[in-house]
Amino acid sequence: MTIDEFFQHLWHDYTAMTPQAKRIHDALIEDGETIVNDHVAFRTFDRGPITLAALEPQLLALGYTPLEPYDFEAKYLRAWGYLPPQQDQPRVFLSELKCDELSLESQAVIDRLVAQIDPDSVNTPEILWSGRLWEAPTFDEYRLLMGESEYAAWLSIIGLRANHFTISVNHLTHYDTVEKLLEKVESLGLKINESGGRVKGSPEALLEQGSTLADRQPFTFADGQVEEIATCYYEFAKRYPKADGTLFQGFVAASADKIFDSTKMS
Ligand code: OOG
Ligand code: NI
Repeated sequence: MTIDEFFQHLWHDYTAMTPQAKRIHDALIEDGETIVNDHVAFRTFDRGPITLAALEPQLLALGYTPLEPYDFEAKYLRAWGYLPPQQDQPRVFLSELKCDELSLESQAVIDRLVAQIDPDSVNTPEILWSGRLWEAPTFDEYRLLMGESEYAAWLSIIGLRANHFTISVNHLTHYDTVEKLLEKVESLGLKINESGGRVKGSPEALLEQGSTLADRQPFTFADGQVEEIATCYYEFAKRYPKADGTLFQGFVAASADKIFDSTKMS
């Protein structure tokens, strides 16, 4: 599979869950913009066959190179950034939940979910847009996870897929700041993630980021209960040159910590 094919599948799956992304994308195309993706992100559990280490070979097979690790102690997460084989292809941010940090009850729920995954499915690129690889949890299980980790609860119902694409502000012509793009997004009637401020990071940090609040849709839990849940969101990023003149390629942990909140329900 080529990188272009990989991202076509990923985009198709993502926009089916995230109609706001298609709206924003199409509105910018109407403005005459060309959209370049700065990065996409995936979430996973550090349990069962879908750990970060087990998924990474799919990225390496596409030509990705590991850049550096990040740690989010308070959210019980660790992550890696990956660089694409060619410029103007999306970077990848892959995070995983440190399940040991949760209660034994929550760990048992997660273990029950990941035990349902066919280990062979992890050896194909499709694993990265396969969605929920287990039966829906009950609403009580979801609420148990939510009480300890919003990320765990989200992952238990959404599964493996791009949780956001990111528009590269550097490649736009009518919007030269993240804030201007956020205002355009709001003009479409969409909401912005204001956790940590509208624009996270700074020119000094070499990266500025903003994002929408995730779309919502009804979800049917195992016990038949239907509740509104958060799906996926869209991000906007502007990169600045380092002292050597080349563009900063990494992620900024303090900003990422707030971007995670884009799937929070309240
Ligand atoms: C990823 C949040 C971090 C970034 O660009 O720093 C991030 C997530 O929500 O899974 O996307
Ligand atoms: Ni991101």
